[in-house]
Amino acid sequence: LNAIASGVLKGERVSISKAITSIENRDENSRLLMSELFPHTGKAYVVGITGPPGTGKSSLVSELAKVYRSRGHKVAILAVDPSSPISGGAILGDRVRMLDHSLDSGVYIRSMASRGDEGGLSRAARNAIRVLDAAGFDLILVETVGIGQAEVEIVSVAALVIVVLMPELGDEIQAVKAGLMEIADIFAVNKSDLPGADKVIYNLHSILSSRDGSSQTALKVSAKTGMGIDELANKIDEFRKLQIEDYMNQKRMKHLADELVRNVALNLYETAESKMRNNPEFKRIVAKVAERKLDPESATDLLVERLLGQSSKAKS
Ligand SMILES: Nc1nc2c(ncn2[C@@H]2O[C@H](COP(=O)(O)OP(=O)(O)O)[C@@H](O)[C@H]2O)c(=O)[nH]1
Ligand SMILES: [Mg+2]
Repeated sequence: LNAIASGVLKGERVSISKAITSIENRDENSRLLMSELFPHTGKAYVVGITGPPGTGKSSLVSELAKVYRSRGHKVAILAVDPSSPISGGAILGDRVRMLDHSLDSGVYIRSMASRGDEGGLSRAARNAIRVLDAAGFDLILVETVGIGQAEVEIVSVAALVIVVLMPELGDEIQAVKAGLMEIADIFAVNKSDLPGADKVIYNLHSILSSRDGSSQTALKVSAKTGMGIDELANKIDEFRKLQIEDYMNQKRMKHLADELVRNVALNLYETAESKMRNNPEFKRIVAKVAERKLDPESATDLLVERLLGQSSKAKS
């Protein structure tokens, strides 16, 4: 067994960190690592936490971790941030919250940031979750910033999604309506120590009640005062119990299918790109398009056929 893999299985923090770094960098070791760890995964419950910046996701996740620790769980926090370039696996906010948990070996905190495309980030995040799962963390809280593709992709890793809102959200609420309404199982209205939380709850309820058979719920919390955090944890546990075996198996199959489709698409993209860039035929075709002798769509079909040996035209 790979030394890092066996360290991960023993729950050793240094090995966990090395494994996740290896996955982030997609280095030579990462594939072997994942193939060795994968059989030991599938036990953890993964909760996604997303929402607009500044709503208190990180604070809430940290408080939630405390509650679950007191209930005997081992908790890992993975912060996935497509916008911030990092080094050494930690961004500033995490250093601060790590202090809160620094004496507790039952909590592990890690940030991952994009080194380019978002597709690559979610791929790395999925595998990082598996590392944490194999290391024995039975609850994994995945925080993503609710802007862009990443928070939508959280749906395909998490068993349950919490969308964090707060009073006095301005334009962000529009973004929420656009992308986040659908993916939430639980809306947590954080900063309910401030005025205006009831109004947010009222608005959410009026949206939710207009939907048939929705199991979505909303509740007020405050990461600052601790209000509602126990109730939020209870709600998560309730959801978990309601997610009967058959349903979870179905969901897992769907998540895995989504993952494989994305991975293959990503790999094909990378292969196509490297094949094209240095190909003299590619350059000739570009020149033809520039001279208006060939249109871009026909050029695309031609390239797919010539370089990849496939027909790009949809077959009926
Ligand atoms: N009043 C109040 N402030 C909060 C609460 N939770 C977080 N904050 C503050 O909101 C700011 C953003 O919090 P953070 O957790 O970094 O938000 P994130 O960007 O969603 O991860 C920080 O200054 C927090 O101290 C809360 O429940 N009440
Ligand atoms: Mg944060």
